[in-house]
Amino acid sequence: MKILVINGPNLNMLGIREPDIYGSNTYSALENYIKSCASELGHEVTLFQSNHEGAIIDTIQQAYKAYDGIVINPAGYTHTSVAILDALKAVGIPTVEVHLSDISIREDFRKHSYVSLVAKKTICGLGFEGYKKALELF
Ligand code: CA2
Repeated sequence: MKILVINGPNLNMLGIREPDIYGSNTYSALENYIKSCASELGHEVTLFQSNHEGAIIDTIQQAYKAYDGIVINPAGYTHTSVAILDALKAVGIPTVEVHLSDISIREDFRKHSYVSLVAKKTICGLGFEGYKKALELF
């Protein structure tokens, strides 16, 4: 299957700070991990990371009729972005939401996810392995 993996703001900073929450591996290590999982599973994967809400929305719109699935970690936009939720609803592509940390046991403001309203499944707290589980679901 053709899967688009989208990572939101600050995930490019992985490994630099807060290793207790997000682990000590870098974003580039995450990209390599996702590519290797996708290849094992026989998926064709495209990776996209942006710190900009509009760029994430543009990428979701461009995926229309071009991808079979989306794996998204919207990062901080998880808790704020009705616009990313609307874009995912608009394209109608099956979506799995991933979070490195377990957002259900952190600050109250992280407990609500707009993207969860459209995601087929939300995977939290498994670190990098969450992306593998998401790819396995497709
Ligand atoms: O647990 C996750 O994957 C999050 O989506 C990560 C976001 C956070 O805002 C969400 O609530 C949960 C943060 C992305 C990366 O943040 C960093 C902060 C410091 C150093 C490196 C990355």
